Amino acid sequence: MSESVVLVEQNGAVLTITLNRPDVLNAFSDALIEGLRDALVQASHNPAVRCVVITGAGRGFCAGQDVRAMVDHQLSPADIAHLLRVGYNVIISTIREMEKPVVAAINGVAAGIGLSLALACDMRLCAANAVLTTGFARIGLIPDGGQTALLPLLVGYARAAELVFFSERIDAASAMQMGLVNKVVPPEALASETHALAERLAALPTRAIGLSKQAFNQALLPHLASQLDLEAELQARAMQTDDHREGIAAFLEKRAASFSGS
Ligand code: T3D
Repeated sequence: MSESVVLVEQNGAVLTITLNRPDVLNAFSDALIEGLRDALVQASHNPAVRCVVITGAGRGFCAGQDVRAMVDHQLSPADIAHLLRVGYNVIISTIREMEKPVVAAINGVAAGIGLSLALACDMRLCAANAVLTTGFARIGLIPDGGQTALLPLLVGYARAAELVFFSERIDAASAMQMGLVNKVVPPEALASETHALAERLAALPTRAIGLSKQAFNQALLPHLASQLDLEAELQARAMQTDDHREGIAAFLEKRAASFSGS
């Protein structure tokens, strides 16, 4: 039997969810979206879980949506928007609404919706060799997974626009300097540092932490639900463009894209 694309392990009050498609840097397949969503929903309802950690297997954290799955799909814009709403949008809102702390242990590259996933968490520990990129514009898409709200919240609009429009890769030190991550650690220390942080968070007064999170959400992300909804609609439109098709072809052919603006 093939190994699950989502590994879930509980140690005391800490639940660790590992994205497990290492051959494609844990890019999201339908099964991974469903598995992560279900694991998060279960964790949010389980009182024995008082801190959740999300990380990736192998050398990547998460390379975003599986680009190969976007090729030649026959979905209408309405179908695409619907899939985003019942998949990624639930993942992001479950993390934000979960009344317990969620930590991203960024063990390697975080791109596209993989970056959104990390940004939705309450805290981010980052391996010194990890690379972060919004990535969407390289394939003619818009940021989704709440990234249009989460990114400017952390780095300000001017920098967010740069990161989204140019979609360049940034290293862990730059991510730290911009306020994208809480701490950068040597790759070999990421597991132990994450364990120590998660244990510390799990021992806090969880109800008060959950209520604090609710208040932060209201202060900083009061429109997250409608923003996720808007992103889904705009993404469905972006996916109809020639530039999206060219971006996908260029990625698969391992060449630079040549965008026409249409
Ligand atoms: O339909 C919808 O739901 C719309 C929603 C979209 C949400 C999104 O997330 S859109 C953004 C999708 N992600 C990307 O476009 C990122 C694509 N990947 C990259 O740009 C690079 O791979 C990375 C910057 C992430 C890492 O670069 P590097 O040089 O460290 O690794 P690599 O050699 O490019 O990748 C290693 C392998 O993973 C490679 O496979 P191979 O050649 O060894 O067989 C590569 O094709 C594969 N891979 C990496 N990212 C993806 C992927 N395969 C499928 N989908 C990916 N996203």
